[in-house]
Amino acid sequence: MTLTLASAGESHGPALVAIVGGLPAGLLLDREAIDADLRRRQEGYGRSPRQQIETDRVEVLAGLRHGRTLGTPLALVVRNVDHKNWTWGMAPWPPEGEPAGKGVKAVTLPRPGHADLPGVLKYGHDDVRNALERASARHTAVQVAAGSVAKALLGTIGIEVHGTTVDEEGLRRRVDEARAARDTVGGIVEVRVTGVPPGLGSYASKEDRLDARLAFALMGIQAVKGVEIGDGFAVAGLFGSAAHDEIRVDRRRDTNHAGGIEAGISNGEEIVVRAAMKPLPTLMKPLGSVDLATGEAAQALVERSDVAAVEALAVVAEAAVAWELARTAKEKFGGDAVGDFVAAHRAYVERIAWS
Ligand code: EPS
Repeated sequence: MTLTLASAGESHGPALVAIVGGLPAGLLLDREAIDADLRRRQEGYGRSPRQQIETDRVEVLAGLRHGRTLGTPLALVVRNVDHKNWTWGMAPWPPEGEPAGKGVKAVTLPRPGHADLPGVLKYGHDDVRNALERASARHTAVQVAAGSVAKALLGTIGIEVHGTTVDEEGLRRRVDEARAARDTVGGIVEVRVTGVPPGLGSYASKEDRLDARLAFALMGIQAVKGVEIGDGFAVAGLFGSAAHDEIRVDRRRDTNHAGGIEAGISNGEEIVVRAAMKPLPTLMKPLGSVDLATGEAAQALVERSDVAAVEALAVVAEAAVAWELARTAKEKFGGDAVGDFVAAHRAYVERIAWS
């Protein structure tokens, strides 16, 4: 059975929810490790004041007993503490009493770059809030929780996933500059995966290609506009002799231009992927837009937001890559009990004599 992930939740609704299916039974989860990843996602230079309101923690409602998975759907919840300020505005049922708190007034000033305009057009909403709430990167909190579970599964077969920002110091300088100019910035993050044996993914169909799957997972994260595997766009400018990684007699490589993936299959080298994040669309000095209520030219919505969330993206991208690799590994090694999964991995690496 493959791993499945379904999620729900609005940024200022009561909670974010994820249901993870297909986990083997007996996998040991560490609440502290999941909460530590949630904390890492909240940190970072240039984050919104929202992060001072929230202390994200995972709650488990099903699928776990005394810290071990039951082989049944795992239900994860991350509550939105800020919901207390939106109880009328984001009430799931028609609210009682006088309108109060945030989210009472309809938003009609779409921000260029956000879900606001395409979202209201597509779904027929009058209030931009109905589009932006689900589109918000707040949703990535519960995806990080699921990614943390995926890392626990990968850990049983010695695979480790680590996300970082590229050019941290330059990023901080750009955040300071942007904040002073009431602007925002994006950036680049990198995820590296160690311990992956050759043979995850396949060239059999495009859906099976590990590089395609990782690109899909990363492009599915809010604000990501580009993905590259290994040397990515740079290989287009190289000669073939400089772009490929020669094979030694022990089947290892001295270089890793391919980023650990050839023909959609892991080749045993470190997997290296990068994602480029656009500058966030909520600007304190807003761009030109239209007031959807009047049809007149207007300035876009200004509301509390981040100057940058690149350091958060490093954690979210790590979770997304971990999730996709765990899914690929589960497809290859199977197992209803975690011991079956580990034994199948061991038998496989023995067959290919890989250490
Ligand atoms: C986010 C929470 C949000 C934003 C951000 C991501 O909180 P709020 O909107 O209440 O300030 O900080 O969302 C966006 C950048 C966006 O464009 O939607 C989080 O927890 O990551």
